[in-house]
Amino acid sequence: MSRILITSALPYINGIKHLGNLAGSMLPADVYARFKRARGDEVLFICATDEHGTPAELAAAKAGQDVRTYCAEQHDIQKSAGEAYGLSFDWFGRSSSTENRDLTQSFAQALEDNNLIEERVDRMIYSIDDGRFLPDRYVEGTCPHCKFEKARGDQCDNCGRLLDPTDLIDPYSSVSGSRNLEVRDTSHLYLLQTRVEPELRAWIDTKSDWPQLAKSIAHKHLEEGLIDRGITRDLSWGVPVAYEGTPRPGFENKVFYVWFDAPIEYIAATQEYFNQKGDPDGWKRWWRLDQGAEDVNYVQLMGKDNVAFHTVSFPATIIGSGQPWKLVDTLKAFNWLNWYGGKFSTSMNRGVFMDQALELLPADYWRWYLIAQSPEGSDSSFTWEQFQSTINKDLADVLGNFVNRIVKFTESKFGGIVPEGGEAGPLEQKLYADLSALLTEATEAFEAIEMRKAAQAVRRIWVLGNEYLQEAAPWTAFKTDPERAAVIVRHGLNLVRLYAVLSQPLIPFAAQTIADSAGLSLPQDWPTTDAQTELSKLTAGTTVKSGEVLFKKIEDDQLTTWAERFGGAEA
Ligand code: B3M
Ligand code: ZN
Repeated sequence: MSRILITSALPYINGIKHLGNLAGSMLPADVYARFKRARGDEVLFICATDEHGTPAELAAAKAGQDVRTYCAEQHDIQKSAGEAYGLSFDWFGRSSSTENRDLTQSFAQALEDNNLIEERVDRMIYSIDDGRFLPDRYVEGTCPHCKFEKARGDQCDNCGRLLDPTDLIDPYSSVSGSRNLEVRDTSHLYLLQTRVEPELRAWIDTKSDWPQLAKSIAHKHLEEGLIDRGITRDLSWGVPVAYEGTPRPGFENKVFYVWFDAPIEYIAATQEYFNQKGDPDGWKRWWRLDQGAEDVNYVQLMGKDNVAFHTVSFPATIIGSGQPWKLVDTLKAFNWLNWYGGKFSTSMNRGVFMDQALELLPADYWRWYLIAQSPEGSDSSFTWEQFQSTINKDLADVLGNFVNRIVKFTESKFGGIVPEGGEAGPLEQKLYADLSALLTEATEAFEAIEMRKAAQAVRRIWVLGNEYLQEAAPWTAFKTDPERAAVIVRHGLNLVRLYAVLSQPLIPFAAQTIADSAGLSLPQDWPTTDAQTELSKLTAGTTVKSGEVLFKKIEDDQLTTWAERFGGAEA
């Protein structure tokens, strides 16, 4: 048994997430956590809402709420959404917690003590009417190159040129529309990443076994060279830079940059979890190398745009602190799930958000599709047609049909009891061999966090059962050789049991329904690769019971309605 710490990238607080966000971190992290638990490992699975930064402030303003209330409400919404998808976090925290405030401030202090923090003066746009500095993206104006009137301070969307906000002609605040702007000096803290570069490189060089995507992004950033990074912002919502006992003149109205405190929340959320359990030191054995965390295996999952922050910025904070913190062991990154080849877009009504998806179909349908088509090796695209065919084939035809058929047959011919008698024949021997190979493949894929491969191997195991039943044909055997029929039915029902166990990480709700039909409660231990033993676990005499249809097929007219509501082929 080993100890596995799993974190998913923290979903940003500004509104419920779309299916692409789910597919790119939280869902695969959940599948992996469920798999590891079934393997008997001690798992700690942590996530949280990422609540600071300008987008949070602006989203709150747009919703007409103060930012604290907004974040509390949105946190609850995201927490319930996660539960509805069966995301089995041990703790879903909040980066605005006092734990994270204290820990973020203490990291900054440690960095400062190690001479890795420097005050520098930046020139930034200040909006007099808004009473605040504006980040580049919140200054708009006319592009000096193409005269486009709605160019953003960082880039012109019309001609594509990169801009500095001071380049804009006739600039205005996109927060209020005010043109009453001026350039002001403002001091910020910089983290001197260049000084920890050698240690950072040495650390990354030990990670040659990381999944390819994460490794290549990490190296790309290192090759581009590290720069010292501003870790404070002129905002009021966030972790204060100056606080009681630690004054810093000129920084009274500044907070740490959201990307400085967000990854620290992985640790702070663990503290939140253990504090709530009344075990305030419990987090240490997961995070402190001097308190038992050496034997933790720490796995992070995230979208590819987050990799630089997790391979450079956060490790620089940790290494720079000089304290014995646990660093990530394996980093798994995902590409984009697109919507018909383009981006998900709320404003353009393209794509489905987590809450809306559940209005259409149960969570397992989405879970299965998003894992089976996981944007792992490259970006992948959601299309309604592919969604329909994946669900109808894999879940309805292959898995649902198998379970339904064999359980119903048992009910009609064997009184709903797993029959006894008879010996395994050549067909069963072949089944054992094929199944053992596939069980090995599935287990290895889950272990390697290769989600597409894992789902594929599980699907092939479902297919194998169908092929076996088709060939062995218990309905024919029953008429001439009831004992032979008993052998086949017993194997079929054992496959049902096995499917419940194998499906736990992927489609946990359906797995429970399947388990119910075999009188089994979940979770169950992950199967060994000894297929013969696995297929004898449901013993003769056990009662089985058919239930409702496991998966309903998606009809063409449903598809048409959904495509109209959420966008589709026209994109
Ligand atoms: N909140 C992901 C995003 O919204 C970001 C992840 C933080 S992980 C520490 O792009
Ligand atoms: Zn332009």
